[in-house]
Amino acid sequence: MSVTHTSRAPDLLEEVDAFSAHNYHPLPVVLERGEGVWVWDVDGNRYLDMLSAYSALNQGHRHPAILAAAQAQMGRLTLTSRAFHNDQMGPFLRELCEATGFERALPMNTGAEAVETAIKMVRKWGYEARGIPEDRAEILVCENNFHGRTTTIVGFSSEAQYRRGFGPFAPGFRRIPYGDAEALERAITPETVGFLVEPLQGEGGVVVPPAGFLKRAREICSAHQVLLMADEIQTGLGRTGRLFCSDWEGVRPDVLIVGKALGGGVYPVSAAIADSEYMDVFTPGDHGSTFGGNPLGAAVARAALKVILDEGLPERSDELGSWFMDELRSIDSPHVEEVRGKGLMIGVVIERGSGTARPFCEALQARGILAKETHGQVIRFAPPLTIEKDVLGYALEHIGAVLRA
Ligand code: IF1
Repeated sequence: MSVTHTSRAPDLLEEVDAFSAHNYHPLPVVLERGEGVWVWDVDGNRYLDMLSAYSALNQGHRHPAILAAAQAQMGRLTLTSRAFHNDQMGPFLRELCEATGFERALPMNTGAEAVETAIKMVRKWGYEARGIPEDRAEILVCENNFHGRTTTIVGFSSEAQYRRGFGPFAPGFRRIPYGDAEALERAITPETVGFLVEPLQGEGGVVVPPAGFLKRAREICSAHQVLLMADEIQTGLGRTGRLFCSDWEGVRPDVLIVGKALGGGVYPVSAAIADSEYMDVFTPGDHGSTFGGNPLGAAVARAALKVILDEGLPERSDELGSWFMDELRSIDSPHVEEVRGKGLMIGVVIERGSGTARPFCEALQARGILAKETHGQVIRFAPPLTIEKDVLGYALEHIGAVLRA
């Protein structure tokens, strides 16, 4: 007896189309289950997740140790607000400071909130410690930056679409070319308090800066008492083959901004991390959030961090990433202009003559590989760092077939 399987997908897609804001253009796949590096759609089709929710799933989907920590904490206490203390935030922040080598951390929820926290911190430090006139502090950022979607942050974006219709924007930011340390030095004025930079640009199309750029930026910032603010929300926590991408050049920023994988793919957790010299500008009532530092997020983040360190995810990313990039580069494809990245944060650039990256992502979806294009021409590959080499080999077969077509 043939049972005609009527898929739930069309109704679900129609429902989203009817009730959601149209602020994304997702691939037409409706997922209902995830495990490790695999996800299943509502029709039971299995896909390899090569996006990892933009690097928020470094530990893979539903890592057992992270789920266990979440479930145990849910059985005790989930939310108190910061009006009271809870028994998870202290241990979480201690472990986070010990893992990153800084003195203090301010816990928030989303990456954008941690970036905003860092902006407030360096501005207030500029006024109090450097005597910069009130409301004159300036922060330098890079062309092609991505640091989140608040109006302050998109105000200094170079991407017209992220800004269009959302003005007016906050003053006090200036863009310099990404990777150009000399431009950084020239742009510094007596009011410059910070330089906010991604050690590797994600959304910008997996752009790796010239070797030595971050190290030079560190020297320039130190020489001019400008705080180096590393946005490692996407590049951090093992993604590029070191615990933090800044580690590749032995650079210690003044402010370290983390998010995404800190929540282990289970709960939004982010933080701005710095030594007391800077963090102590915050006095009670200065800054906060309803959920920042909540016990459930803290318990989840403790487990998420433990998985990254105990399972050696940075080392796996380094080893598997360089092998995977070599294999991608050896694919004989008329469409590939460049393969670039670090660790398991990889971009395959499709040359303009071959159209955009989107059709390649759709062809990959048909073969059970989920990847997402960025900035039109780049297929981004960022699988969970728990991925096994043979599964990457399986992905390469399909990626090769699509790129050789
Ligand atoms: C979207 C991009 C990636 C980030 C860096 C801060 C944030 C992000 C380096 C803000 C967030 C996400 C946001 C999501 C898609 C994704 C993204 F394409 F938008 F740019 F990853 F590249 N710094 N990136 O990458 O963190 O507030 O989102 O927690 O907005 O479409 P958030």
